[in-house]
Amino acid sequence: MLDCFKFLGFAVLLFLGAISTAHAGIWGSSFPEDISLHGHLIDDVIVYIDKVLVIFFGLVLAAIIYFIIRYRSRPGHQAVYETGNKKVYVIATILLGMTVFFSIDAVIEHMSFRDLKEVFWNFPQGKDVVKIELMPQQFAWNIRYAGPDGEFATSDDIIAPLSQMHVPIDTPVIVQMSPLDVVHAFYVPQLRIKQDAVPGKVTTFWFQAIKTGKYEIACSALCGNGHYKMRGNLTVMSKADFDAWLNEQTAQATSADDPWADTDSSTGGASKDWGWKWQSRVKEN
Ligand SMILES: [Cu+2]
Repeated sequence: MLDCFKFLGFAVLLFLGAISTAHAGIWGSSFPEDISLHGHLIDDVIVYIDKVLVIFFGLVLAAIIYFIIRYRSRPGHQAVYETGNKKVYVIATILLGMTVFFSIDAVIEHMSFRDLKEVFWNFPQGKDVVKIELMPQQFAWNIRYAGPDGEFATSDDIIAPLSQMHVPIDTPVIVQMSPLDVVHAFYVPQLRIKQDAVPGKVTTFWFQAIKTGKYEIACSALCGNGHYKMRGNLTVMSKADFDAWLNEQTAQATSADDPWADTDSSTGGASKDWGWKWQSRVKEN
């Protein structure tokens, strides 16, 4: 009987823990600030999973508690060995499994593919779109803009100071990314973007920032000894400030005259010849 109470106490504690964790997720207090137009779509999926899991966890605990009390060891009550292979158990198991599958997996699959199709794989078009080529390397971020001719891999490309990405507010930004050496991953929690960079592959993603400010770019793939210091800065500026900044870069292409610039020369920096012709094979036109 004592063991039974111990278990009940443990189960209740576990449930309270789950609720408080989910509470933080559901009401947003554990999420980083969202500065992107579509970040809430990612949050919606996480919050949905939190809510359903808390409900199911509560039901499972309630069932366990009920069975513990209902079938507890007591005088005049004999335990019966049950193999569990009766038809009714098989049907109950299949029904439970399908309930979980259709209420969690199928729903989040539906939400995710809807968001991918309507937003994340639906690349913006038009003159306003800012295009950036991004080449992570051990242990820095090389960032390139197309320059006045709008074409990449030409002599007027603008190379930003190492690891300093600047983007205008309220403007779609498409990034094409390919690493110089090993696998890295571009991670800006406030944009709700975490994207792997895979050698030999150009990966495309886009976002639109809706709040100015400076945010950290973290590499989220363990990429070597210096992984911990592979950080960059994302500066979201007003459109006028961005244009002014870009013009300055034309004049001083690589002078790193930026208060946030990485002055650590150990990263070396990539050759100025890096970059590629913009990959139009992605669904963009
Ligand atoms: Cu890295």
